[in-house]
Amino acid sequence: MEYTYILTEKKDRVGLITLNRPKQLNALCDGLMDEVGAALADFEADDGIGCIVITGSEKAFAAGADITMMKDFSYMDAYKGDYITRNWEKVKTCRKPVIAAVAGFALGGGCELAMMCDMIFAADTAKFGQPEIKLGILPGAGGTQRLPRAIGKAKAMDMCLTARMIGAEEAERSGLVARVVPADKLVDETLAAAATIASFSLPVVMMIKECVNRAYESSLNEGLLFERREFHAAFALADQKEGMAAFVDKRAAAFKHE
Ligand code: CO8
Repeated sequence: MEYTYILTEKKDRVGLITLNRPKQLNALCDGLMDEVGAALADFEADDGIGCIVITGSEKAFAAGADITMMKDFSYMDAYKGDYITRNWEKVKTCRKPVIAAVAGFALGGGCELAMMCDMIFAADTAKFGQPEIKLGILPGAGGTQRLPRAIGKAKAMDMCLTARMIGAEEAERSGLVARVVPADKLVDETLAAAATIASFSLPVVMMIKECVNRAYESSLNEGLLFERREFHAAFALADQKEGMAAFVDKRAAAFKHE
């Protein structure tokens, strides 16, 4: 499929989405988010894909929602149109793992998009921020909710109330980022991690994603019960038989994703 604002590529079992609005530093408009939603749906439906990576450019993952698009919005425009955010749920509801590979600016909606992914790999050039307060608005796609869960209240308040950007090292130290890598290796290292994930049993990968996300959305007891049920369910998979047989036979497992 031909896209206007993104590029997509299949690299073996990994689907790569590259945000491609360079003149606007990948500012997020409805067209771009519609296309991200469509690409995610395609990769999700593709049995040959086990993991998805979303990246931007060297200068910007995404510099936020498109300010020129929003500047004259009335309340009713924002409310009824549900602009930009209407497609964001697709990032959240995608059942295959999605990794954000962030170089340069991830600001406002860009930081929120990265946080909606299952984990963030950051180039050493990455800068995360929620500068909406400088525009007379507040984060509207999860910044005030996901940031405290990721890095705690103190730093989330600092970022949202002062608009201070944090660099990759601070983001990793604070728990926002899974790995920091040299900028010129960002996409390759993220794709390599995604390929590792995609080599494992897809149903197990999906179960793990569901279980870890439960940790944020339920009590510990509920989460533990959910994990236990999924753990039991894994014994219904051919991949469990193959994985354990391969260990006993001292050979590499050949998962069939079933
Ligand atoms: N929207 C539109 N255009 C943008 C955006 C943006 N968010 N960010 C950058 N651009 C454009 C600039 O206007 C400029 O365009 P032009 O060349 O035509 O003048 C071009 O990209 C390059 O930008 P700069 O010249 O400013 O580049 P610098 O390297 O000097 O600065 C910065 C880079 C620091 C990233 C700077 O561009 C900046 O501060 N950008 C705005 C960051 C921001 O405030 N982001 C938050 C936006 S609001 C938001 O995300 C709310 C999300 C809530 C979602 C729910 C909505 C309902």
